[in-house]
Amino acid sequence: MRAYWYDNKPGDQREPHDSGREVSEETLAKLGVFYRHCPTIEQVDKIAVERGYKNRDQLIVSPEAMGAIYEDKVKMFFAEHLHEDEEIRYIRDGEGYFDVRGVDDEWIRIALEKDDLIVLPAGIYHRFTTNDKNYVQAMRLFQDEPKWTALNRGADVDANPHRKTYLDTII
Ligand code: KMT
Ligand code: NI
Repeated sequence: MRAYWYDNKPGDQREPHDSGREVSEETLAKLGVFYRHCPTIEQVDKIAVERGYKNRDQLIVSPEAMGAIYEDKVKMFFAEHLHEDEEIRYIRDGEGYFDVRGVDDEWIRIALEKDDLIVLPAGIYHRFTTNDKNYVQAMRLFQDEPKWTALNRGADVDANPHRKTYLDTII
């Protein structure tokens, strides 16, 4: 895992967009974003039990696995959105970027690789993309039934109670 401020320069979303300014794990924790390196599935199981996660699935994001819809999927994951539930993602193979909004609404890019696990709190605006290798295998963990409605950013979602609750936790 490596986190840094996104450079906001034009170019493909899959490029690193590395400003060279690092973001610490402590800064991420203040946003409610938790990172754990989990070389064994037992460590993931433990976190799942502690946080009451009952379900999981596994997803391969690549042109080989998805075929013609790959490019559309990658664009869809990159639309800024939030969820009304906490989100856990565990990278089983390959690499990917999760971008999250910092306190001043600037993008932080979190580069994840195999065995990296991330917890994103409910209500945080974020987006996801593969990198230039176009391959990631991710486990998605669900507290209850696998329902991952993405609410794309807009005035209505800014007013969502889960968004407001989240903002109260970081100020
Ligand atoms: C999300 O919520 O943005 C996603 O689940 C992206 C795919 S997980 C690699
Ligand atoms: Ni999401």
